[in-house]
Amino acid sequence: MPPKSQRLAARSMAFVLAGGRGSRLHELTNTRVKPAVYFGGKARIIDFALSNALNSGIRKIALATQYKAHSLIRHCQRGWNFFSAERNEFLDILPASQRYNEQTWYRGTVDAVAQNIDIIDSYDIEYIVILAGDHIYKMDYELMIQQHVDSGAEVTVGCLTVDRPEASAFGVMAVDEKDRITSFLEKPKDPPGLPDDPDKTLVSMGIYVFDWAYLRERLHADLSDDASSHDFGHDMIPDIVSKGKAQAHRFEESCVRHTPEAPAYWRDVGTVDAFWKANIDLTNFDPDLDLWDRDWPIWTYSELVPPAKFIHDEKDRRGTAVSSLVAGGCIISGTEIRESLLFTQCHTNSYASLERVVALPYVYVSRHARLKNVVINRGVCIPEGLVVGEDPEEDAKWFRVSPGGVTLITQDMLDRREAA
Ligand code: ADQ
Ligand code: ADP
Repeated sequence: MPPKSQRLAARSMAFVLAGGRGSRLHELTNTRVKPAVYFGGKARIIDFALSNALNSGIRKIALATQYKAHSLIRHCQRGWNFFSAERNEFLDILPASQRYNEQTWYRGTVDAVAQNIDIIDSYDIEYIVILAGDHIYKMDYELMIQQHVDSGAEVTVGCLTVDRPEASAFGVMAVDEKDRITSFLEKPKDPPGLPDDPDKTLVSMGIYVFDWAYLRERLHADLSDDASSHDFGHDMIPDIVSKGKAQAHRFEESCVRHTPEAPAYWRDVGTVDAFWKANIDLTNFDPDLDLWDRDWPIWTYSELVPPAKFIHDEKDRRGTAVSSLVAGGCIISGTEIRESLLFTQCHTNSYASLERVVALPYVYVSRHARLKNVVINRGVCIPEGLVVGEDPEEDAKWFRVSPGGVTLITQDMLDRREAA
């Protein structure tokens, strides 16, 4: 037997749950699942969990897909194909394939793992890190696995502190002085505050570390348990908390920061407002999320495109972008752009202006368009002279205006407006 690596990550796998739709992103997830939604000018949301796994030293990754998985699968096949099969490293994309019960698709997050028990067995791993594929953060999972092993817990749950009113969207937990979890409530209506800070609540990040041998037993039991809703947050985690030993792992201890003072950055970009804000925040002078950090790169698939080009038009109107991120392949011709983020291959024209705009790949902005506080879906062609962000009532007639005042524009919406 060759000596086992000292690094626990090398004896672990990451199981990434990427099947849930993300319905609060509305039309952005009409054709693609939330983890496949674009983020940060080049990447997709899934790249953060996958990059964290890779940068932590985990080389065995399985990705469970279900809802509208085509663009997610295509992205991973193109961008995440550099593993060495010879060294038993891989990203294994698992389609929902009814392996245990031909009547049902995945009945919940536990079931998504349980229906793949035989495949996971074949990976020959000791620890399994269950991840959600839909959050933006940088974290070294090795430290979480280490704590799991040191504490001897049956499960270790990643956690962070949020403002109390937000906590009802999460699994809420209480811990003792050694951070052992003493209670766990999935999405309570009125979440309790912390003992020493009533305005804050400790919540689950939806990421878990188990010994595979332990989880395997639990999954077998769950497969035939008709009373279970087959969900980690609703069933398995509260059950272990009440009968066994569950440990909390604090995100602050393993988050990857660009300076020691930088905040512990974690975002659920599950609404149009949160998605827009997290993208626009990257245009800040010193953003809380550092995409430029070469020690913890966010790996992705990137199209082969020429550099972004900024040109003066024939009347000498300047194409400029200030405090902005502009991806490769963009052509900014005589457009004034501020505090915006343009993905690959966007093309904007003269007399147009963009302010706090997130434009997904292949957006075309025609002349004289004026857009403010907007998210534009992939491939949309903004017609000449369109003004958005100045008259909320007019915007709401045709587009989706979020509670925070961000306008989401898709081609279908523009086509309906054109036909009217
Ligand atoms: P939610 O995020 O509400 O709460 P859920 O909708 O089950 O939980 O999604 C968890 C992850 O699993 C997501 O990445 C989703 O895409 C994926 N997923 C959902 N159904 C799936 C399926 N059938 N197949 C494959 N993947 C699927 C959870 C926990 C809370 C915790 C929050 C943190 O239950 O306790 O606080 O995450 O965001
Ligand atoms: P991505 O999320 O990769 O940007 P798109 O938004 O282009 O992908 O498309 C998302 C999904 O919808 C993909 O599965 C794609 O194949 C499918 N799709 C997009 N446009 C069409 C179309 N006109 N007809 C059929 N399927 C489409």
